Amino acid sequence: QTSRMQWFRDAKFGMFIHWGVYSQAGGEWNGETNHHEWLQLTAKIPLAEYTAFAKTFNPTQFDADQWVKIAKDAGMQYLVITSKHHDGFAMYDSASSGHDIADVSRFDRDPLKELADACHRHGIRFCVYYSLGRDWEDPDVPTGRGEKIGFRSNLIDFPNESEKDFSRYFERKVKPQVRELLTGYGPIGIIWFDTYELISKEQSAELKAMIRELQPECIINQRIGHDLGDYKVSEQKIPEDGSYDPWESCITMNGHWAYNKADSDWKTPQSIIQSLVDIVSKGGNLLLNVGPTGEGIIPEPSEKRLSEIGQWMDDNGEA
Ligand code: FUL
Repeated sequence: QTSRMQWFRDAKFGMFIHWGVYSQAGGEWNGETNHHEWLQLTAKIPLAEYTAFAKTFNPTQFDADQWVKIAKDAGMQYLVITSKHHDGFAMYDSASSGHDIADVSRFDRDPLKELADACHRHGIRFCVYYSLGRDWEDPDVPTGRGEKIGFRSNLIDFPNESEKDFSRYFERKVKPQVRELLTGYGPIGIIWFDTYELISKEQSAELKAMIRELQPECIINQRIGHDLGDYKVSEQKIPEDGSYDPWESCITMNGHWAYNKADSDWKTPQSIIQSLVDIVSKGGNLLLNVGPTGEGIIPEPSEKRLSEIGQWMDDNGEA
């Protein structure tokens, strides 16, 4: 292993943040309350309507220093935020796409820039999640391979599968946006890809080469596809001892990644601490998720748990 992985191996604990225009719905759409970051797809919202909804996004309560402080006080060493989830909406000022917070929403700040700066000020590694294989704004993402319901692509606005070409999407959106993230936000700790699915091996390799060239120290998770990542991810579960190395478990504190106001099924601080100990004892990291509200607030039950974990760390952890 190269030294690139050293901080990650030492980190043990990080904060995952699922935050986007979907957050302002709090999981509720037309009386149904079980939606989340897949809102556009699960509520069958046409792109124009979703974009109109994105216009109202205005998280005036967002305070990057406060989010970073909450993470730091809990003993976390890194933070991974959704720069673009499956809705294809960039939560930063993206020069290569008009479907972003700067061009669409009322909020005229770049939250990722503020978070990156706050992380760098407070000694927390700033990392970004990027949905690679699913994008519901781009007309060229095929839903692919005989799926019953198309969840990779937006079949409401772009029903004609035969016109879609993943490479066009990859060249037009993925590469420029990854470049923007790696050039405009200072050092990126991890680029955390999701849903590689239809990417070719050549494309995964090309993306990796670009990342290595732009930021040689940036770690890439396994979801870049084709086994080309630097570490493995286990989603919502803790693997058996010894199966992964290096690795990370990403886990929610309730039943959702994005803010869902109806979900009160919170894990106890004790059970989260037990998961952390279990993971760390197996050589992994816990990436623990929070879903801030549309106003930009980390929900109180999450904050409370994080502060209890921080207390436990102070009492039992290393200085
Ligand atoms: C999955 C996504 O589909 C979920 O929405 C979430 O982001 C999870 C961490 O990864 O692949």
